[in-house]
Amino acid sequence: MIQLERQKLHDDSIKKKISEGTKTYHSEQKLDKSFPNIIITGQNQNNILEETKTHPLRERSWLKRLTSGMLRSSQQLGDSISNIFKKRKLDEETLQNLEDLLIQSDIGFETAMQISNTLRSNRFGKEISSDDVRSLIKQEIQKILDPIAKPLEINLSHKPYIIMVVGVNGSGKTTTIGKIAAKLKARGLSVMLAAGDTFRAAALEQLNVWGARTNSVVISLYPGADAAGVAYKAYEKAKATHTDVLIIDTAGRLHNKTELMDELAKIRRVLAKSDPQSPHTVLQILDATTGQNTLKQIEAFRQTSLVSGLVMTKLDGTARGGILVAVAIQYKVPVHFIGIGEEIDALEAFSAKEFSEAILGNH
Ligand SMILES: Nc1nc2c(ncn2[C@@H]2O[C@H](COP(=O)(O)OP(=O)(O)OP(=O)(O)O)[C@@H](O)[C@H]2O)c(=O)[nH]1
Ligand SMILES: [Mg+2]
Repeated sequence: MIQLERQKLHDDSIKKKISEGTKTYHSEQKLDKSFPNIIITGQNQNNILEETKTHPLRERSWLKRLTSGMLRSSQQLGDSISNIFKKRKLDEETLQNLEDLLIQSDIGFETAMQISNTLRSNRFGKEISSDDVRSLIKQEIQKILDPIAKPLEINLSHKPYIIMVVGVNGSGKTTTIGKIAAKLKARGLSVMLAAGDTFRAAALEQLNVWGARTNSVVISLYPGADAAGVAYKAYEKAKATHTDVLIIDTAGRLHNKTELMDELAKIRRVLAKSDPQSPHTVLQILDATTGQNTLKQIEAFRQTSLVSGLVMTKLDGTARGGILVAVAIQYKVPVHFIGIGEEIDALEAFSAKEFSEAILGNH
């Protein structure tokens, strides 16, 4: 019942957004940042547009946006560090307080202990400022995140290159699909979207809005249709029209609902009949506000859908951004993007350096 009510609220909010009108996305509105968002390989690169090189002003404004988006995470961690490191010398009580704080910040027990042990062995009894502590934590977090921060690779030797998008209800799948489609269009690629969420009429309507905004063709069947059937129809259309990238939306599902998880496996099987390597990317969308449950979701989806990459949304306005550190320690799955707002361009490449700076805040 609660689930139904939540779904209704979600549908209502989407309807409201749809009624606020559609805005066409112009491909000249390029996104710019030094860390690449998307790498395109496997084809004569003549028709591919470059990601715009970083303009220093834009870079600053982007960092500002990430930092302000993650203000609640950084307030939790960075500000509290300032409060506990008031004494000049590092003692056991301060270290204990730091451990508690780090554990609460969702970065995971292991990382919290690692950081406090590094401090204990290097600086115990010595003078230390809160700035020193913050910069040490930044370094440790960056070291953990670096190996999983990877741009999304689109290999056009597969045509269409197929991306299947999965995740629990309301995690931001459809919105992220729209944002990724915009990025691909900005690079000069053709994009098709498949409406694999056939459960709700509002889901199709929502995908159509993103299709219109990004000038991408949307393929759908009737409400209640078999999601694998939609995926197959879209594949055939994409193949016939030489579309570069096909992105398949799927219905949100609780990771413990076996029959729904089986549906994802069916989509995979149907696609693999045409191209054994497809879907080439399976993106799992995670909602940063979920906190520790994120780890259970990854576990469940990676078993049934063979997830190849992650996107974490809603990092704006949550104090729980630290969960990405726990994700990096536990699962070596690459993180391609982070969502920091509802707008079309509020999806950024996941850079370990910027993220670790943003999570500690500007002090
Ligand atoms: N603040 C914020 N909101 C976001 C972000 N990404 C998505 N949303 C919002 O989250 C809500 C759910 O997003 P959807 O894209 O509909 O999520 P979904 O996973 O497709 O949902 P279902 O199809 O119902 O499972 C919408 O109101 C989005 O605008 C983000 O990065 N930041
Ligand atoms: Mg959706």
